[in-house]
Amino acid sequence: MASIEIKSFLIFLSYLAVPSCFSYKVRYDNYKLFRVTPSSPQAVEALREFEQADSPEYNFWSATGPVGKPVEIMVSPNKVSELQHIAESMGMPSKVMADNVQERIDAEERPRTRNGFGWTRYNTLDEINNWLRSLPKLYPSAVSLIELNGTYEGRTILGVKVSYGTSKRKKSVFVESNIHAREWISSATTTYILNQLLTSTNSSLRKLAEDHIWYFFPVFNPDGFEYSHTTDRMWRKTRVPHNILCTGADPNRNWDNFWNVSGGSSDSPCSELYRGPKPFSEPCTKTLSEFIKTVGSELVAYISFHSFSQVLLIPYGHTFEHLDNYDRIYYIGLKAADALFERYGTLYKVGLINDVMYKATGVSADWVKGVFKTPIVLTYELRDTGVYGFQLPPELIIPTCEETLDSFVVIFEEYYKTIKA
Ligand code: 0X9
Ligand code: ZN
Repeated sequence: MASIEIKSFLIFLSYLAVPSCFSYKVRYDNYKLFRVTPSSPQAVEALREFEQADSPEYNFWSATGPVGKPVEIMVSPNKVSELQHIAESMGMPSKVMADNVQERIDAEERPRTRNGFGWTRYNTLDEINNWLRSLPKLYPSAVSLIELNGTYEGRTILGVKVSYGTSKRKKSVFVESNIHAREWISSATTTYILNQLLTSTNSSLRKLAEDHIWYFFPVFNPDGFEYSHTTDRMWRKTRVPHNILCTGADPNRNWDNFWNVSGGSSDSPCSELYRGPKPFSEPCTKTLSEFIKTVGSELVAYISFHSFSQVLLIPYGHTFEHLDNYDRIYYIGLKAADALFERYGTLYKVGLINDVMYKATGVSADWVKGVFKTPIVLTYELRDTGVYGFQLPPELIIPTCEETLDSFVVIFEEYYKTIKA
């Protein structure tokens, strides 16, 4: 019992706004991952209450949605029976997806024998950044480095621009990932796509690569990402101390697009969905938005990568309305999902976030769509559907990357087909 209390205290410490002046790693021994499916509006309400309590003992891996949408919750050992009791009394089907989250964290560490940057294990921030820094040396005529100063902890946000030839008429594509720290598969996938655009000899890929100017920012939230590697594998937010108790805002609720609309984010600094005290309060979102403003009008596409759920999301997250060019992008999304399915049979849903997941406001992709009316704006929620969640085993990185790339190519092929038609 005493040891459980110490662990809970350590988890609690990780949520406090104290600088990491002593080094410890948050452990999740015997934390269970549950999937519960609310089967009535009352059950949805009950889950929302848990979620809004912002307790580190109930970590919502996916936000509560409508009736019938499963919610994955990581639960501390001493809250397991409470959750089971609530689920039973509300008639909510529940399933244990992982018996001991810490075991999976340990499994991620195992393939750590160093042989450089790659896709057989998850890379650290330094490894990703060193790889990005190596690219202009390897491909001097095509790749240049973009170094943006501006995270709370003083890190550089690193990106690359890829451009073959000098034509100014080319449209640009912006790719971002790991705005949410713990979603490691997202930067693994975008670095894979970037590498393929640079190295593949496949004719469709070469055409795609050479017909566009590319901006890749694999780690949008470097402070949070680093923290998820060094200290707390389950960290999602930034590392800005917002009050004496809690650190971080959700950088994907902090953009100036329907920022303050209720239901799509939280005003509580201890929430995983905290929108921050004002739009662009987080240095990383401020810096990135300023950079995006310099290229926004030339973008044909803005693609944002997250995990998990296996869905392809179309703006916007504040509404149920199908706005702008929704229908066209929905059609393209379906074609992309078909292509993704072809390789390994992985099923994706396509649609508005409100329809396939939940309401979300102040999101990066929606800000881009709203401000620049970028034709193609899509958000990937990569593998899986909650069996492993954020802890997708390293041996699934490459299959995930391969199938995602298949769909990525199709997005552009279909877009240009429908433009000609
Ligand atoms: O909630 C989010 O920010 C994203 N899901 S996640 O589970 N990775 O946290 C969804 C972002 C939705 N995107 C748009 N509204 N375009
Ligand atoms: Zn995310």
